[in-house]
Order: sequence, then structure tokens, then C-alpha cells
Amino acid sequence: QKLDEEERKITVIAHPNIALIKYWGKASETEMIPLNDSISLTIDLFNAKTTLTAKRIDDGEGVDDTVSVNGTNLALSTRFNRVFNSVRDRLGVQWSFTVTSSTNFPVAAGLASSAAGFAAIAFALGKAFDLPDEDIERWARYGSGSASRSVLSGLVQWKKGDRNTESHVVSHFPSSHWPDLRLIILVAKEEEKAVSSKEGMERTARTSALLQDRIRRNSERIQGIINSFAAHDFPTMAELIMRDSNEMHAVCLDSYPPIQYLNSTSWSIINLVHSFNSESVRAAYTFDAGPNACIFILNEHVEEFQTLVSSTFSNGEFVDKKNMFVSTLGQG
Ligand code: 2P0
Repeated sequence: QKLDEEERKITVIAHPNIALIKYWGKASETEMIPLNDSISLTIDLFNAKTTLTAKRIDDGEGVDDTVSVNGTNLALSTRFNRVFNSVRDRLGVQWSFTVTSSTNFPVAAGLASSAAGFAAIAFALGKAFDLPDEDIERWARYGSGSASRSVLSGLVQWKKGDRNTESHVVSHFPSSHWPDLRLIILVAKEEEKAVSSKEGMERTARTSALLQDRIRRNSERIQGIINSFAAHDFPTMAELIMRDSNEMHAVCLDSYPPIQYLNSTSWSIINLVHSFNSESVRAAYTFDAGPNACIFILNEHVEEFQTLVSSTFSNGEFVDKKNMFVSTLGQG
């Protein structure tokens, strides 16, 4: 909505995403360039709804940006400032930005909201000023690397690129390509605050020799995901997803001091999935920078898997499907 030349207002929605092959480590923190490509699907059940109001300001008048998420005003971090300043540089005239965001993620889900949040802000900024997709992706990335993958829909690859202008996202398939695919999110209680992704990535890049080995396998893995997704080959895709998650957590352990994101519940779920897969591979776990499990699975197996999880944990963590969320994937 262009209220006049002095004010713009727009409301958009973006979804968080889950990486099948994960981003871990940056070549540049200032330009947010990753050390390896990553590939993801969006989690359709959850979203960030964001309203942006942009107001023209006169030369000499100070900018006054504000961001509130779920009713709380945030202290603006370097990342927000980097996004807003980059937009002002692009526009060539001064604007102040007010962002009001609400998320429908259950607080208990402990899912990182930054991907959906920054994707929504970047999308709103781009659309409010009729700017091209490259700008939207870049601003999402400046906010949070993984947010750039939430700008598109379907199976989305973030190609690292070697320079700022080369790092970009592409969608290989629309979400409609595999409508039976589901994600079950199992929320495992976090005992203590994890090392942030930013800090963890920095430590791994600085101290882990294993990371170099991981990076060497990256393009083969990404291609394996694209091919198995294209062919609806669940067992092949599932093994790649699980191996990549395991490997990301292995390089975290190889960092010094070591970083541990998985807890005993996470490990029980890993073992449960492998026993569920003993006859044929029907489920794949993946873990981000925390203990919650994300399980890729076909719709026809969801009920059986949920029932198994509910009955396995004797402390009642997942009884009656508590702490479990089922989503379709890839709408973006
Ligand atoms: C991913 N993660 O590919 C990986 C897997 C977590 C584990 O991207 O520093 O919030 O803002 O770029 O994107 C989470 O880290 O980190 C993440 P920054 P981000 O989804």
C-alpha cells in the first residue's frame, strides 16, 4: 500500500525452513557468505506475519527504526542495522522503518524464528519499494543466513557463491512435486542454553579440521538430494539427510571447546528412527543447533511413527502426541 510518496505499508508472511543439507560455517560474517551450499524445504505449519511501515525522512533528520516481535520491542542488533542501512543505501533517500512481527510458532517448539522473521522483513522491504528478488535475498541473508532460503518456495538451494553478489538461492522443484512428504517436529526439552549458531559456526570454522572434509563432500550431497527428490526416492534422500545431520553435529564435537546440541532425548530419537527403519528406510531425522528432532516421513507412515514415539518415552515427554507437530513442506 503506497499511502503517498512519504509512506508505505505492507503485510507479508514467511515460513521457517528446515535444511536437508546444512549450512555450518561462514567464509565472511560481514557479507554472510557460507562455506558450503545448503538445501531446504519450508515448514508450512509455522509462519512469521510481518507488517512494515516505511516513512520518508528529511535530510538531517535521524533515522528511527523499530522492530517488535510478538509484542516485545527488540534492541536492534548489528544484523537489523545492516539490513536497514543496506536498504537505505539502495534507495538513495532516507526512510525510517517500523516492523511489527508475530509468529505462530508454539513457544515450546523452540524453533529458530530468525529465518522466517528476516525473510518476511526482506520480502516486505523489497515489495514496498518494487525492488528485484536479488535485493530481497541479500537482505534476508544479511539478517540470518538461513533466511535467504525462506524467500523462495519448494526445494531451495542456497548457492554459496564466492562474492557478495554471487551468493544466491534457487528453487529446484515446487512444493507440489512431492505432496506426500511431511515433517514431524519433536520438541525435546532443552536443559541449558545452547551456543548460538553464529558463535558455534565461528568456533567450528576456526578450530575443526574435520570441517574441511565435510565441505569436500558438499556438492555431491546436494546433487544427491536434488536427484532423490526428483525421483521421489525416499530411502536415498533419507540416508543423505541423516548422514548430513550426523556430520554437522560431528564437526560441532570436533570444535574446540566442543559444542554439543543433542541431548539424551535426541539420541533416543535417533536410535528409534534407525529401529523404525530396520526393514526399509521410512523416516529421516535431522537436528539444527538444538535438541529438537525434525523427522522427514511420508504421510502414510506418520500415524505409526507418532504412536511409536508416544509409547517409547517412559517419562511421558511425547504422550498423546504432546510436543509433536506435523507439517507439510515447501510452500514458501
Ligand atoms: C541450517 N542452521 O542450514 C543450519 C543448520 C542451524 C543448523 O542456519 O549466523 O540463524 O544467522 O547465518 O542462519 C541457523 O543459523 O545463522 C542455521 P546466521 P542462522 O539451517
